[in-house]
Amino acid sequence: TEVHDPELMDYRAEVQSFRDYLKSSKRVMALCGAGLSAASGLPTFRGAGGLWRTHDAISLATPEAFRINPSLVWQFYNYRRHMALNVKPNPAHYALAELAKKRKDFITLTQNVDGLSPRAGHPAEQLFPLHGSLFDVKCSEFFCDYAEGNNFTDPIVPALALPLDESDPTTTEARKAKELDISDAKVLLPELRLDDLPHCPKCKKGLLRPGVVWFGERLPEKTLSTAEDWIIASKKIDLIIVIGTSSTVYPAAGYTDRARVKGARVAVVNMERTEKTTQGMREGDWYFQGDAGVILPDLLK
Ligand code: BV8
Repeated sequence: TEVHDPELMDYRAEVQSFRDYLKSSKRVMALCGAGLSAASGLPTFRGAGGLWRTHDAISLATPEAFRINPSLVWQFYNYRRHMALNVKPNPAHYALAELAKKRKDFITLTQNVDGLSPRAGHPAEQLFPLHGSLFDVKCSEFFCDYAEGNNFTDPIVPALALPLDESDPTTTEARKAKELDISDAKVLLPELRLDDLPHCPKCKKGLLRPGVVWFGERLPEKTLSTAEDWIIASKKIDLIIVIGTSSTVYPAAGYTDRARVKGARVAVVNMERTEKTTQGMREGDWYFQGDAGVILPDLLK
């Protein structure tokens, strides 16, 4: 029998009202962040064990950092590539992929570069990777247009082979490494020679770089304009589901307001409640607090 726990009863009523509204919705968007992949075992950026809990790591995601220290930046991204390849999509990734397969009027905008949504079978034409992917690489020379998708080689060059396989989440070394501040990495990891870093096979001159969007860089033009067209083409957007994001990075975080302006009700799924994640919440919005890996499959089934 249903436990008479008012909290639980309330929660079930919230879930039911969301499901009823989703059923009656036509144009639906999802905006995803690192919290979507937390249940897969990947660290987020800001949370406990987050990769960016120290200032240094944030400064690694810039063109400047790559220019000054390509060895350390490649070690940061090689570590994240290896971790992403060693984990699996979780039920939340699959739930979004299933929703996209069922609803052609649904799109997912993701800030995640971990490749887990594509691996969960999310239809590519309804998935917008706003910040690129760890598994795309491109030439760092502005005059060269070389780019390759789906480069899953791990490590991307032998010199980047991780010592003691530190990024395998199952080993004790990995736990130690996870506690490792990236700033410590500067001390612990050897500075690699430029020749040992991946080079562009086309212009033979430039270093290859991760195909992600760094701070101060524009988001991919085609992705932005297709998302723009979808929003503009929507007479009304019925719902945006905002999943596992601290909503701190723009222009990505701005899509929630873009949807609101088009009439959308907002459903937030987040482990925490903060001033940013509850920004602009209105009557009729939903806030589901907890693990997206558990909540989202329940909401979308
Ligand atoms: C641009 C790829 C301009 C690389 C990333 C002031 C106002 C507006 C903008 C700016 C500003 N100051 C500076 C800017 C610009 C800057 C910006 O927004 N900075 C921020 C810090 C203020 N933006 C840019 O630079 C962008 N470009 O503006 O270009 C321009 C214009 C014209 C011409 C030239 C230039 C580019 C930004 C892209 C940066 N790249 N990623 C990489 O990954 O290394 S950003 C990266 O960080 C992610 O992609 C993501 O976007 C962001 C992290 O955010 P989240 O995903 O939300 O993760 P976080 O850890 O923060 O939060 C996790 C959440 O999950 C938490 O809320 C937690 O509670 C929750 N959670 C945890 N576990 C769970 C969970 N929820 C559910 N279940 C769980 N289990």
